[in-house]
Amino acid sequence: MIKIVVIHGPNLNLLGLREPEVYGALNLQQINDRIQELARREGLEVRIHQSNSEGVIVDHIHAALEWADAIVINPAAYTHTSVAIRDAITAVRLPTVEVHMSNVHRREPFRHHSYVSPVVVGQVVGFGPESYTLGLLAAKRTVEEQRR
Ligand code: CA2
Repeated sequence: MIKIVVIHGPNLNLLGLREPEVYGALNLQQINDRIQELARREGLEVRIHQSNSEGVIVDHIHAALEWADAIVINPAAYTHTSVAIRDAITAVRLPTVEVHMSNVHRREPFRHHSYVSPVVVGQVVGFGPESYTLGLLAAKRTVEEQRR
């Protein structure tokens, strides 16, 4: 069975409570339920983490090495600032898909640059909560390709 770790970055625990016009009305639990529902349908095992702390996110990436075949990550604001998260992804060498609910390229210029994107398989941006499910399918396909 393909095993995938999903990591949500800072402030995503506030989903559904603030800024629904940008990030939608679903809360994080509802998004996680959708991820797990898709995982069941696709025969994937998925573990999900959220942290507001850069170091804890780095620890989750390291821990993925012990268990997962791939990572799906929304580093949130750390996308635009974190060399530590980029280095962790590079170090574990697990196929990683970067996701963003909003289309970061239609937003403020500081959101156009990602430290993470050069070290991931690909990005899914702009599809709201569905960015996560699309990202999960992309991660699954990448692992299947690797195994062929
Ligand atoms: O579009 C995305 O998924 C982002 O990763 C979300 C980040 C933002 O910094 C990135 O540029 C794009 C922000 C997540 C904050 O989530 C909130 C949710 C509800 C209320 C306030 C913030």
